[in-house]
Amino acid sequence: MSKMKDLFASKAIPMGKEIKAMLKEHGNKVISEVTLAQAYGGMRGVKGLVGETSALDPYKGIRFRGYSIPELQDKLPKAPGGEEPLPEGLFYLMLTGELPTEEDVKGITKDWAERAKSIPAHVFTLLDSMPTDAHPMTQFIAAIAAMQTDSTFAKKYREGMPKTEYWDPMFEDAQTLIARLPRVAAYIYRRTYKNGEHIEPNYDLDWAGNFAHMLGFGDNKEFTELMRLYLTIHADHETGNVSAHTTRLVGSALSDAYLSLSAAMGGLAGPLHGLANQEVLRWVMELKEKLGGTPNQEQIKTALWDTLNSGQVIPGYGHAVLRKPDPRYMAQREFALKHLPDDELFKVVSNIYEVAPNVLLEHGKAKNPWPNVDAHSGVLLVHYGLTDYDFYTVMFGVSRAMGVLASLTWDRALGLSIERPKSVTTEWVKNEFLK
Ligand code: CMX
Repeated sequence: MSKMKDLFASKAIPMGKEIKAMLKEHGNKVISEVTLAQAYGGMRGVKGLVGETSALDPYKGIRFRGYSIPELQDKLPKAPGGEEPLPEGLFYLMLTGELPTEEDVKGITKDWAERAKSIPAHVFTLLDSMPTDAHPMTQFIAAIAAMQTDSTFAKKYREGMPKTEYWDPMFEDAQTLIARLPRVAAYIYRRTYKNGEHIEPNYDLDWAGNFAHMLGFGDNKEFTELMRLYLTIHADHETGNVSAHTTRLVGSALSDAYLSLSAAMGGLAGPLHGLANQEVLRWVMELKEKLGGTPNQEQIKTALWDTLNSGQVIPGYGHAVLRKPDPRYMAQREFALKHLPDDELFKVVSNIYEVAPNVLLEHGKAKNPWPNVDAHSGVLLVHYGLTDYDFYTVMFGVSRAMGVLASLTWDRALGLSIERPKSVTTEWVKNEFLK
């Protein structure tokens, strides 16, 4: 067993027992109540899930096992001469709850490189059979589901595996799937936007470095650093968001990691969730085109009101939990201030940041007028030449897989049950309250 697997087992298995004992004594303690508005309103604020890998504070933002993004930038191992953390280290932290050493991270990079080498050929055949104008997320979902033929969990389950062993093949599937995603994503990118001129992987590189290389930007050190940051900050946002919760929900039926993640990516592909990153860029580009130049703050304000008055949302702004600017936005802003302070689009994004919160406050609907992660990612990618914004959510998905699959491995180790909340009909509600 690898050190990471050992460490995970040594923590998760006793914790599963501890939780069982705790539930025996305290299982009927109340942690939340549900109002009618919450039942109709996306269960906002209902404490109905437990997740270990990260926690979201409405005012401070995301904490990965207690660590903020600046703390991760300080404490996680980096590539030689690099500035941003290696995402492999964040995976280790989310899975084990402990900070990795440089050796630990090197071990994961090496292990993932091995696992990435044997992607089944039919995955590429399937992708090649799809129209190149199929949305990259549609291709990504299909490719992830197609890799399910390799699921160790599904195989072991069919052979007859006791419940106590579920975590082991889930751990293996999670590692293999995460390892393979950059290659699959880069393949989708190159077939969709670069005439199918693929770039062979270089498995001497780290996971994010190899992704940058296969996308075609490997010669650019700053882009590679951006990928390390990007794949770190998008990885997890506690368990109730659509992609994380979908992974939990589908996995609770003992569907394997491939089926659970492909379902989750269907959720990430929604414009209110991960697709917002492409929508932000589309919004900015359409405005620039309409005005024939870079919009000033006044023009941005008018455009924001036009969007709101036509009944649409401002993409990249608002959040179901956050009530302050998203630290993932701020980390990307810091990156931009350091590497591309004079970039024209960065200035537009900064101007939107100056104007949009007041517009949203005046509009009076959004509970959080501040930018989220998706408001900034596109402008950084465009700066380095990755201008194909329909692809951006796939990059988000490559990162998100780390958080949700670390979490899914925990779910199986803790022996979580199949999800099955009770629903009621509106007729039931009326009979209950309008009598
Ligand atoms: N623009 C316009 N209206 C907005 C808004 C925005 N950016 N954010 C919220 N609102 C509106 C909601 O649509 C809702 O309107 P109704 O009362 O007419 O239904 C009202 O304000 C209250 O919503 P809320 O409680 O503040 O927000 P929710 O928790 O319901 O939704 C979110 C959260 C993110 C879906 C929403 O803010 C939104 O649609 N933002 C734009 C899309 C976006 O950026 N999504 C990415 C989020 C991060 C991610 O998952 O990647």
